[in-house]
Amino acid sequence: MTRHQILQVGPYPEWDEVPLNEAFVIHRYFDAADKSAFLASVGPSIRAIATRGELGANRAMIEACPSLEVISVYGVGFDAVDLAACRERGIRVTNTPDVLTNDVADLGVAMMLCQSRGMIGAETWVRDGSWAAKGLYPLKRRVWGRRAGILGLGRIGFEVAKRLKGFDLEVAYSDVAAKDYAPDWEFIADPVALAARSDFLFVTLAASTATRHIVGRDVIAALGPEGILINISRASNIDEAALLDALETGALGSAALDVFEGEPALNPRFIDLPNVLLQPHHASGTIETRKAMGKLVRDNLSAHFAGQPLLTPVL
Ligand code: 8YV
Repeated sequence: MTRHQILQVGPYPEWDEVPLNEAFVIHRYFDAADKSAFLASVGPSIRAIATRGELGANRAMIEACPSLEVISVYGVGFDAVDLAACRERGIRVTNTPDVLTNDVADLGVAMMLCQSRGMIGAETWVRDGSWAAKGLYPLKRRVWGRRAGILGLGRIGFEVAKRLKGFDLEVAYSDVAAKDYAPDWEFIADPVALAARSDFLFVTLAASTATRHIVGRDVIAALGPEGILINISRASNIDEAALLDALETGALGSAALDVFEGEPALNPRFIDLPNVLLQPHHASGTIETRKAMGKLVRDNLSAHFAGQPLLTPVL
């Protein structure tokens, strides 16, 4: 059976690398010292790109592969793939939705609890001897019974909202339109109005040019000095400069972030801020989920080359 030539944009866990290399001829873009020269050399033979949500495939990479037929994304977010370039040539695109939804929602809720109850600081309070030396840990804010806003009630936002019912939180959401699958939660079209009535604001919408900086100075100010902003989507959905200004001045109470502009290189202003929880883009980062994602990447590629329907098509 033909082993098609595939460009692998970023590393996968070993349990994915082995079957991928058994099924295909893999060219490891991320290992290349001179990536432009590498693309010029292998690009003409590439039939598929295997990438990751945060790495995607830009126009230059796509155009370097004139025989490219399909891009398989390890992740639900495909915002880093140049879809316009794919549409121009009829290149298919797949992602890995559903298999990661619950893990991402779990971590978002955990980030809310951790930040509101000050658990990172509490761990330090024990370990550095403050408990014995200074006494009781400073009081934090409750979670149960307060108000949560969900910005983007897609798969992940819905699972977050479902989980919040267990904490008796008053849930409202904002999206392009009210969702018939969410009759129990208040729909608020305007993100500023949603933030103004929320103590916790979850950013869970799929990133696109249309959502860039949807959480801007106005939304952040509306969430206010008692509010907590939780981002498990993409950094591009938030105006990071405005967020940093608000965190530094106290105009925003705190934030819990799993994604950052330029990650893994963060804006250094984040590092010393006491009112932000920093997480390394690991919302889907469990063994079970990453194995399911990797299999879905391979199964989409295999389906394409077998002339069968793609399992999870985006384009
Ligand atoms: C992925 C993500 O796990 O799903 C996405 O789009 O951002 C993450 O959940 C990550 O992209 C894998 O590298």
